[in-house]
Amino acid sequence: MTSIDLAGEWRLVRLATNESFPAAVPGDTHSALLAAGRIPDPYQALNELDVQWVGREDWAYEREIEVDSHLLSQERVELSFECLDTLAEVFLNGRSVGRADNMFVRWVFDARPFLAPGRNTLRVAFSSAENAAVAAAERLPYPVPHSVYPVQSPHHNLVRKAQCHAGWDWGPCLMVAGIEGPVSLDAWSDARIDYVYDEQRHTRGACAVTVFVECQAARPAELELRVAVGAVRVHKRVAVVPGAQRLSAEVVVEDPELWWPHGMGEPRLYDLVVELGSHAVRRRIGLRTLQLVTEEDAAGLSMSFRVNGRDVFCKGANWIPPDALPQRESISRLRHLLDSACRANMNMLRVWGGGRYETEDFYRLCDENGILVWQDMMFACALYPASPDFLASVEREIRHQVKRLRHHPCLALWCGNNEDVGALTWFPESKKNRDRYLVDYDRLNEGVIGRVVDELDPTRTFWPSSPSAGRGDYSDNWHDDRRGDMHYWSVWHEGRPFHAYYDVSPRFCSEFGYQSFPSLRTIRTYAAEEDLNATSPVMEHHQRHPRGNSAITEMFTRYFRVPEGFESFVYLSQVQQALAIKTAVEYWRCLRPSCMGTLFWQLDDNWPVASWSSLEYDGTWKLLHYAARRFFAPVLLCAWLKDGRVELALANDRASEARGSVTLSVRDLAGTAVRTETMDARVPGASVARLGSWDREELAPRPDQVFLHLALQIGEERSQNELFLVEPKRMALPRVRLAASVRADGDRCLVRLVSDAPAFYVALESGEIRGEFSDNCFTLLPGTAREIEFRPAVPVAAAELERSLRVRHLRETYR
Ligand code: BMA
Repeated sequence: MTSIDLAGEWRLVRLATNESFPAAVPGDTHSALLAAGRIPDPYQALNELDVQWVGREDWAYEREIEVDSHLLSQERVELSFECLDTLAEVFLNGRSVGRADNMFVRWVFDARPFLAPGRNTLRVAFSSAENAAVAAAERLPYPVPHSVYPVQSPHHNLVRKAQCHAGWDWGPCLMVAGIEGPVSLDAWSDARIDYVYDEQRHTRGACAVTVFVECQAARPAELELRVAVGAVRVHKRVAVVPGAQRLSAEVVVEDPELWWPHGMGEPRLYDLVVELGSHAVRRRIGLRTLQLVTEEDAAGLSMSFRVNGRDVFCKGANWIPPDALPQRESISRLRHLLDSACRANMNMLRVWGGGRYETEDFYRLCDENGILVWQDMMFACALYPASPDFLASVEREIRHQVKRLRHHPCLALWCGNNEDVGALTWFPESKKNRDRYLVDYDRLNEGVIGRVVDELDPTRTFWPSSPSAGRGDYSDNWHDDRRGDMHYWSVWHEGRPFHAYYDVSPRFCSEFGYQSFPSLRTIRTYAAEEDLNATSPVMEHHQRHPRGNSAITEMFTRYFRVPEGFESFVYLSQVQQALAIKTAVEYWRCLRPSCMGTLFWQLDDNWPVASWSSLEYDGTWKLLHYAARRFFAPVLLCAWLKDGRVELALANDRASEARGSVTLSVRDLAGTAVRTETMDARVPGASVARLGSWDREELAPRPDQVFLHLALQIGEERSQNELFLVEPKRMALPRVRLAASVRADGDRCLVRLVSDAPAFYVALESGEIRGEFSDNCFTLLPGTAREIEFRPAVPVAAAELERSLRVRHLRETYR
């Protein structure tokens, strides 16, 4: 096969005026217009509102391609687009080659009849997806409602485009169009490989890998098929017939090294190379078994993932597309986000259904990092049509995506959608006529998505929706903690207190979240000095949850003294978020094995905004992400107060026994231990041990004058934790003198902290200097210095860090 890569510089034409601008491919309209100075940066201030016109216009991408007669002498010459977003017509030399209407489908067009030797013009004309959605809504026999957010493009559920492009409760409305993936002109005469995937049979000491090759042939032929997995190779002659077909070959790997999720072993990968005639493709696969175990039990229906025979307690978060402007994404940013997930001890991400099936790089990095992927299909928070064309388009999409992705060892589950069963109860139309909408839902979800997944990937479970109580169950599982996965939103959406997390015992909690503001550095990228107030128009614009800022502020009043000044407000919002999610995760982890997963909402942001994320738009770790590294640690010592009792537990996700010493101390506000309990703790692998239970009144008769400090030592490993027994606002916390000094240590800096009284939620901020601390948002006891490492993104002098360093803690947020 001969391929011409068509990535690079194209021209973007505004069809209404014929103006043209240079444009990158892969790329999007908005990024091209921004680079040309034609629109302001939509992430700053209120600019997003001024660029809404872009999505309501039609655009074309154009370029010339040189084609020689050798290329044209091939039997087949095709234009292949990995992602056309969304409604496109492709022209060669002014003649239509074909149309596309779904950004999740790979489009391959026969180009040969339209090309001539020499210079040819390629043009991809995009018509406005928003206008098309509005027109489609008018043609519907009855309304098909969707969720509506503050800045919203209507009827996004009627076009097969990333749903969050139309705006979400954390994301801007930027209805980008463009050629957003690889594009090439491919010429061949024998065969083209479309998909390669495998099935594995593990027996003692060996793994038989059947490699499937889906291909197209131009004419009847006998070709050589070569398949190699690592160093093991096989080859054979195969007869191909014109059109699509599936070939296979078996390779046996002796003594396989298995692929393990992060924290359970190495994510070992094997190179897989497939050659068919003149076409070769390379993949990396992992040898492993994976099952989703759902069993009826006394509590309901279990839900746990089992890899290589070992149950995985899933720890992680939900993933959204990392940029509202796809062109701004990069491999280095992606690597940073996924490394950050790993460094916070995560082993699973859920690719949420309102975004997109992720890029090849994403799944490759998840494979390499041992991050399991819960893969939603791209439907979220809406009802969808069940018209024959819509279903046909979805079928094409699901067939493509399942075949494209199924060789990835990281891929753990296919899930039909996000919250679409719940959505049946959200809208007046569907409340009035649930039957009609439920039938439509089922035609799409079981009639197409489930059926196609069953057919094309029998190695994985199809989970109908998130949340869901399993296949065939159409109840709204949001509030049901007995069966399958749940989304627990009562704390954020219903304003319940943090201890409400103790009222549920999820089998697998695939969403729960709490918002915070991003760091001041990020806020300053969109807000001017005079906007630095939570209710200024710019700050409210960068908060997409209508009650978001009030929910954050109201929760402050319940737990904390009202923070003074904007900087304290921002800091405390991050403390509060970390505290909320820590409360949930620690307790739910200790319900193991009844609960086997916690994925908080959400890992990343797609623009700078106040949201539920633990990583800011530029990848900066919020305090939640630092807290996550501790509450997701393989071995966790924690305590909670429930029904008047303090419970102490040790959760161990490792395979081997954890054995160490545990100290629980009741400390007064000067930090002095007034009561200490020490114990040797042993907890077998993959389990939880309850270490003790105390009546709160007996343990701490004056709960507002003490806090609990927990310390764990296992060999050289030490960790600590703390628990307040009343809301911190009720405690007369002493003023703290906290000294920080910085010294260089190779390419890192070390920050030494000493305080004269307990300092809570100590947070280090590096100002304009980007980088990461080894720990953050912790309790600092008096008398013991702590040294925190800072890894700058680019080298920085210790003196410079010392100048920018800001150390915050709870007591300094009020007078
Ligand atoms: C959920 C998600 C998202 C949403 C989030 C926060 O339930 O599935 O649609 O952004 O809550 O409201």
